[in-house]
Amino acid sequence: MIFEPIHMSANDGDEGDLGVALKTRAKTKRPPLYKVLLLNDDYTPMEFVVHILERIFGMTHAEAFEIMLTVHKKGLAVVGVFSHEIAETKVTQVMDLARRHQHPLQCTMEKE
Ligand code: TYC
Repeated sequence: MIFEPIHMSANDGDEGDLGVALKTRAKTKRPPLYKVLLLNDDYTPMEFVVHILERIFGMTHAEAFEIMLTVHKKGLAVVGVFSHEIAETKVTQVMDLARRHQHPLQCTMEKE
């Protein structure tokens, strides 16, 4: 529990109240976020990666092409940041599609 002082206006009574009013609030925790990473390899066709980024990550063709090139040149890129459940679903969708097409494409997630 967090105790935060309330800033009080001048005391209206005739007694000098030297106390500090405190209110309590429940500590609200933001859920942790997870980066979804796409990894480069030598075999997955560029068009397939672009297709994945459009279909699974909702990117435009131009965005998808740019990110694909970043992965190709740098080895990997963050393709999105999501809650644990959404990140896990995206990783599974990418890995399933890649396996079905027999491409070695790798997609992982990591806590931000
Ligand atoms: N390097 C691959 C090629 O030259 C293209 C590629 C890009 C593969 C991004 C995976 O995540 C990737 N065909």
